[in-house]
Amino acid sequence: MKDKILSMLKEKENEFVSGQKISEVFGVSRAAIWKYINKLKEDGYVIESLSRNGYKLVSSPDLLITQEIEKYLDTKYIGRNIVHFPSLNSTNTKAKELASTDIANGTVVISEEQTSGRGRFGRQWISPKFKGIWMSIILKPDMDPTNASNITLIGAAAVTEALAELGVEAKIKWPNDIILNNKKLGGILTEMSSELNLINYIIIGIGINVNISSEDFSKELEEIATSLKIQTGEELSRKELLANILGHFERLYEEYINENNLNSTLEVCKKSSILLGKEIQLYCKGVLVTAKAVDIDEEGLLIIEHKDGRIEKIISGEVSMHGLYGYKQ
Ligand code: BT5
Repeated sequence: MKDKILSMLKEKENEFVSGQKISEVFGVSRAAIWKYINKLKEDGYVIESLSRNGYKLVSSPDLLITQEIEKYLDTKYIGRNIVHFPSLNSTNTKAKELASTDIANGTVVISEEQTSGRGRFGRQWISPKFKGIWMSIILKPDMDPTNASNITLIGAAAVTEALAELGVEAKIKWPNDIILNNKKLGGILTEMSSELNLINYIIIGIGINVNISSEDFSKELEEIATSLKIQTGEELSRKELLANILGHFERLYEEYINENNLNSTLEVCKKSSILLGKEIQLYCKGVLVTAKAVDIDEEGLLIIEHKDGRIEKIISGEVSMHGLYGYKQ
């Protein structure tokens, strides 16, 4: 009921809606309406109430709930069902739980904070409350499980394109890092449940540091991580950025799923790559090697050239680069 009343007030933003009208439309008492209005105020909505005129929505908080996002959202199914939490251990963990039910393809799990946000290889992802976009998209594609790593690239391209719309020129460190001014602005964690030839579901977890301040990072993290606020000096609304990421994601994902076409994604990943043309370090079969990143092939694999001229394709893993965090010599 709280959500329905909010939608009605949003339809008439900055106009009064009478208590009588709300009561008639939803069949609830004036006292109940008063209770829901107070709950909305607790959530951060500023609502003016005048006994003669009713209720007027004056402003809305930067909450990542459906009612706040839908006006910016231009998708068919990605993000059309949002499951929102004030706090969760990890949106990927919750999304996995939900994915094994009959929940809709394209459902997005969002939390305002994560208490055990996860990176790859069991690493931690810090996710302070209200300061970032911490979300997981549930996908149920009819696709070969061996191609699932391309979903990470689609996510990285979608984030980069959405940031470009805000005038932010981010880079992609293949396969899953979003970089701004040589520091990590965001990361992607793709997880999958599959059988031999069949995907049960894919979860793509996306974390973007939006309004994080330097003090929110530990000393070590501050060296390597950044946020849009740190870089631009301004607090940003997360709603529009979130909706834009989902919009770009759906377009690129559809191209891939329906037409088996990864070209637009690869174009963004190559154009925005921080690695291509550079000397990088990575583990090849357990041995740390230095090589040059030369290209990303049509299947999304990173092509490297070893010192002896040998060319090799890398499927996934950890790559580090001189001058970028983690590889400083
Ligand atoms: C990643 O892992 O970059 C994937 C991050 C995915 C996070 C999203 S948030 C929504 C969804 N739910 C989850 O639980 N996770 C996903 P990786 O490449 O392994 O990088 C992890 C490393 O990044 C850590 O070891 C830290 O060094 C650093 N790090 C941790 N938190 C960070 C942050 N907020 N910003 C930038 N760097 C961070």
